[in-house]
Amino acid sequence: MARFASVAEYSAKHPKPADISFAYGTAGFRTVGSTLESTVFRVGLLAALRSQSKQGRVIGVMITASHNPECDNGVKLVDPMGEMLQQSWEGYCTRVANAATSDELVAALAEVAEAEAIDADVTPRVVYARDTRPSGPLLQAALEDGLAALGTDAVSFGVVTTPQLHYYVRCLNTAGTAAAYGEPTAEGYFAKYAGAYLRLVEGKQHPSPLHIDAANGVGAPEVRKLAAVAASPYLQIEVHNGDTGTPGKLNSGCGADYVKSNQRAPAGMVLAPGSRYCSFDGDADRIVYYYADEHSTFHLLDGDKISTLIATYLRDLVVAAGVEGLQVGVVQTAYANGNSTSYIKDTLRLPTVFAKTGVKHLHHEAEQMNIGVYFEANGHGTALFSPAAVATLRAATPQTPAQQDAIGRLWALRDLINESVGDAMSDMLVVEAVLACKGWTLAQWDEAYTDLPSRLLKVIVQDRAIFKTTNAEQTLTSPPHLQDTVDALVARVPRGRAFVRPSGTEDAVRVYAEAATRADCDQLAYAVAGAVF
Ligand code: NG1
Ligand code: ZN
Repeated sequence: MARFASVAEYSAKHPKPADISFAYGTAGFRTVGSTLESTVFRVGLLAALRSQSKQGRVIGVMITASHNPECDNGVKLVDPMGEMLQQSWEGYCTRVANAATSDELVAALAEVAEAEAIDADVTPRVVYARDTRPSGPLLQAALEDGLAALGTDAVSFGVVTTPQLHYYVRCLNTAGTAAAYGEPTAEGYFAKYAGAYLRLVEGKQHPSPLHIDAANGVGAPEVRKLAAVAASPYLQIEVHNGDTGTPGKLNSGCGADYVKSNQRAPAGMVLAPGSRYCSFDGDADRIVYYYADEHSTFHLLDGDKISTLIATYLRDLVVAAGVEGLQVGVVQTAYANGNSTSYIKDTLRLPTVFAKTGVKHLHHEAEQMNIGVYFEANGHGTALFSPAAVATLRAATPQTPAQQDAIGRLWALRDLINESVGDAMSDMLVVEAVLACKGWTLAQWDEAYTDLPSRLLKVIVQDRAIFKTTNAEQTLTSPPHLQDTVDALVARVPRGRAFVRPSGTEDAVRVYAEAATRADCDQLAYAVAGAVF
C-alpha cells in the first residue's frame, strides 16, 4: 500500500490511547483536549482522502470544542460547499480514529480508499484553523502531520471562528464559478458581511451601541475586526468577556450556551434597561440576544426568537417585492419553544418542519425549501436561498420603487447571511439590520410571542445507547414502554410537552419539558427525568 507508506512512521508520534474509544458525532469528535492527539492526526489523513474523493476540492478541518469547557477540544471536517461532513463518512471517521495499531490504521484507510474508489493521483487540498483553546497548537501540529503523511496541499487560516473557516472553504471551491461566494481571505469575509449590512441599514436611524459577550473566545478579536472594517455609526460595538489570553476564562460563566441554559446575564455584564446585549459561544457560531426591562428582569431572545425575526422580515420583503414564487419556510428542532412554533404557523402563516437535533439535519431540511430559515433554540442557525429563489429574484421586474427597494433588500440579506453554516457575526448583523429597518428595540422584538416555561435536564444513565427515538427525536421507540410513561405524564399538564433523547455530544440523556406554568413545567421535567433514571 505505497500510498500509505509514511502513515505508520507519522502515526508512531501520535499513538492512540488504548483505553479510549472515539466517536464522530453531531459536532465531530469532541472530548478532553489532551486525549485527542491521535484522533486529530487521523482526521488529517481522512481530510486528505475526503478531498481526493472529491477530485481535489478543498476540505476544511476545524479544531474547536465550541461552548464546551476550556479543557475540552474537538475536531470536525467541513465539506466543499462549507457544509458539515457528509453523514456516510462519519462511520469511516469513527473506524479510523479507533484503529488500535499502525497496521490497523493503514488497513482502515485502505478500506475507505477502496470503498470510495479514491484516485491516489489526485493531490489532496485541505484548509484548517483552530479556536483559542490551550490544547489547540499541539492538536494543530498533529493535524499537520496527518496532512503531510498523505502529501496534502494544506493551508492554515490560524485562529478564526468556525463559520469563518466554513466560509473560506466555500469561497475556495466556488472561485471563478457562477456561484462564487466571496474572497477566501479575512478581508474578503469582513468586507462581504459589513458591505451587505451597510446596504440594508443605510438611511435608517443610527442604532445605539451593541454589547457583545464574546465568551472570552475567538469571536472577540474577530468581531472587533468586523466593526473596524464597517467603520460606521451603524455598527458601534462594545466587547465584553474578550479575554482570550488568560487560561480558564473561555466559556466560563459566559457565552451563548451559559446564557441560554441559565437564563441569566453572563459574568462581567450588568444589564442597563433599554440597551442591547448578545452572547457568542466559544467559536462564534451561536448567538443569543437579551435585555433587562425597567424592573431589571432578564429577557432572553434565543434562536427561536432570532429565527422568527428573520422569517418575519423575509416574509414582509417577499410580500413587498410582489414577486410570485418566493416562499419562506422555517425549520426547527423539538427544542423550539411551543409558542414559537404556534407563532410561525398561526400568526406568520409560514410552513414549518421539525428536524433532528444538530445543524446538519436542519440545514438539509432548509435546503428543501424555497427560502429556508433554520435555527436551533440555542442560537445556532442561518437562512438559505435555494437556486430556484435566486432565479426568481434574478428574473423579477419591479413595477414600483417600493418593489425595487424590497428586491434590493432581499439581495442584500442574502449577501449578509452566511449560507454555509450558522455564524454569530453574520447572524448578529442580520438581527441588527432587521431591528434598524423596523425601528424596533429588543423589547418590541420580544413582543411577538411569550415563551412557554421550559426546562432542559441532563440525566446520566448507565447506557444511553438503549435510548432510541423517532419523529424528529420526539418519540422514544426504546426502552420499551418508556414513551407511554412520558405520554401519561404529559397528559396531566395543560399545554404540556416533553421528550427524551440521547445526547449526540455528551454521555447523557436529555429531557426537555414545557407547560403553561413554571410549576407544571418543572414538575413534568423532573417526573420524566425520574422515569428515565
Ligand atoms: P446534543 O448533545 O446532541 O443535545 C448539543 C445541542 C445541539 C447541538 C449540538 C452540537 C442542545 C439541547 N443540544 O447536542 O443543539 O448544538 O450540541 O453542538 O442544545
Ligand atoms: Zn459553537
